[in-house]
Amino acid sequence: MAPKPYLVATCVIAAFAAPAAAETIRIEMQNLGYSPATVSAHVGDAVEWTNGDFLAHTATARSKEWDVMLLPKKTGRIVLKRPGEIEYYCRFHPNMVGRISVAE
Ligand SMILES: [Cu+2]
Repeated sequence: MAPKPYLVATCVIAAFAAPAAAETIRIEMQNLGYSPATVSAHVGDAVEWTNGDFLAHTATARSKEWDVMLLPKKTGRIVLKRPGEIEYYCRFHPNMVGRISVAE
């Protein structure tokens, strides 16, 4: 079953009012892992994944709050809307896990 050629980034992007200091945190999907696997961020920051593998990957929040599906060599992002510990994983490769610590 071929993955569909689009990026699913539910929620966030449109309703985002940026604080001036918002950052973009970049995470590589590489060798069936996220690098870095653990990042720290603040509410309002963006997290951007780039898929450097030859397989499709996702970044899927365990909370189901968002789900970013990326074909090989593609990039996708979300914006962090609230503080907390976010665990996410790849739906295709459940051993791929990552964590985002979001501060106010
Ligand atoms: Cu994957």
